[in-house]
Amino acid sequence: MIQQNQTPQTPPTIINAGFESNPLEGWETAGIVEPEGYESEKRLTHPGGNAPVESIQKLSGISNGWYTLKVWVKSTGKQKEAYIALKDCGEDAKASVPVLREKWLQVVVSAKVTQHQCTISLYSDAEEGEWVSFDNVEVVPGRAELTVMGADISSLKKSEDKGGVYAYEDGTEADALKILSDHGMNYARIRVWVDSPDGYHGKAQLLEMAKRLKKNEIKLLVDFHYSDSWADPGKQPKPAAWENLDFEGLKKALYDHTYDVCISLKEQGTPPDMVQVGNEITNGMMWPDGKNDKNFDTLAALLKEGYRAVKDCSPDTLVMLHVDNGGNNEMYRWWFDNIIKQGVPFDLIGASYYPYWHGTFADLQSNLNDIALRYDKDIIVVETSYAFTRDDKDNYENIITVQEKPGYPFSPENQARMLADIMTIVRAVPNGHGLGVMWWDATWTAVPGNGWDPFHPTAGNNWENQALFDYNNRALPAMNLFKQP
Ligand SMILES: [Ca+2]
Ligand SMILES: [Ca+2]
Repeated sequence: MIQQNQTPQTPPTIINAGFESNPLEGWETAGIVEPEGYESEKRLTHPGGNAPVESIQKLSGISNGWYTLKVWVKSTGKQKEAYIALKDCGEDAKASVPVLREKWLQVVVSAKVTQHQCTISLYSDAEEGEWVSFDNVEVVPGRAELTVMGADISSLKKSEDKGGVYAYEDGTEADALKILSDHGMNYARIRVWVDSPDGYHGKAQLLEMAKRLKKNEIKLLVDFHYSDSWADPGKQPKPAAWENLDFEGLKKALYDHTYDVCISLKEQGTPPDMVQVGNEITNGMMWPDGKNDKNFDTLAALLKEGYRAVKDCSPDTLVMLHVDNGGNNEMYRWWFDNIIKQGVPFDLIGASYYPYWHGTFADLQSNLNDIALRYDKDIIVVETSYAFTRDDKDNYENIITVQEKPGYPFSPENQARMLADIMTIVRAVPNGHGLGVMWWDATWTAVPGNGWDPFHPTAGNNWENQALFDYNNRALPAMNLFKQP
């Protein structure tokens, strides 16, 4: 969110911010002006070649305080390196230009000016034939800051019980929550199943984990699945114990379960900071009763019970509604327009965005920016991930093996770049509505007995190459991104 407190209120003047009338006036650059700007006629392009290209404009005589640089960027997607930066300001900062082919994306970065001056830098290094373009440069007072730097750690309790261990980069073993907290993680997401076949992901473990989170100064998001096992857009099975209830009975069961978990957390001194009513409920929940393929009537009625239970238990707890496919704006509009038409109350929007499946960065940005303004709600990318290796550790095939995004071959470094770029997009959400990002799942390393299938104790893990700990249980570089709000 953009924090306006104690920041200068006047934006500094940028000469020729859109490269239009007298195209290179105001800039020191070896770049060239080309047609087809961002929603305009012209843009600044850095052609690739033998040397990196930097375009700069110095701002002087400006008030001290936080400023945010916003620039529209576009490239062939093959840059060696490209970024926007505020430098020589006092506390400098830069943000990479994500690898994105032929589509405009707005990138933002904030820096603190302490010397009444600052320099805008647009930088790229690319091979001959490749290029990076920039347009509509803005510097506004305030800081684009993410307040939610989180991860799902639902796997952790079972992992520890089955012998899983976690370590810092240097191999020193410690509590995973301490390691994550030391790296800046401030929010944890934990799922709740009603009556899990493996005895995990229930209320008892949640209560235990909530105490440990509090000790590590990590906030809690409770992820209600209203199921005995996995619930996602492809399956939303009702809990077995609720199978024979009529619809009024289902509403009551949902209310009671939600209230019970919430009040139990509250009574032990760890009320949930945030709750999501349902998990990836794009296609409704508690099928077939809460399916939304014909209309949203029953889903809305169930969601209202969930919201009411949370607020009856803990009025300060925020309620999120969570759907998948963060790059699909048509779907988000369909879903939230209907939910709002039905009068379902909620505090914020949760989006899943898996780079392999959910569209390009441009799709994600245009969706998040649209819904932030359309619904005037805060947004969290509440599930995202990226593999750090193609390799498998436990001889149980991973879901992600070869689905690399162009420009991001699987590696620890590119896992970190991917998270950085997704954070950049959330920072750029207008009106401070982009609150943050949560990784899925940080602690789900390959530990025998902690596989994907709660019905089969010997099932393997299909996700260990997307954890934030490597195959030697050591913290991966992506974890450091939590330190960069
Ligand atoms: Ca322009
Ligand atoms: Ca595996």
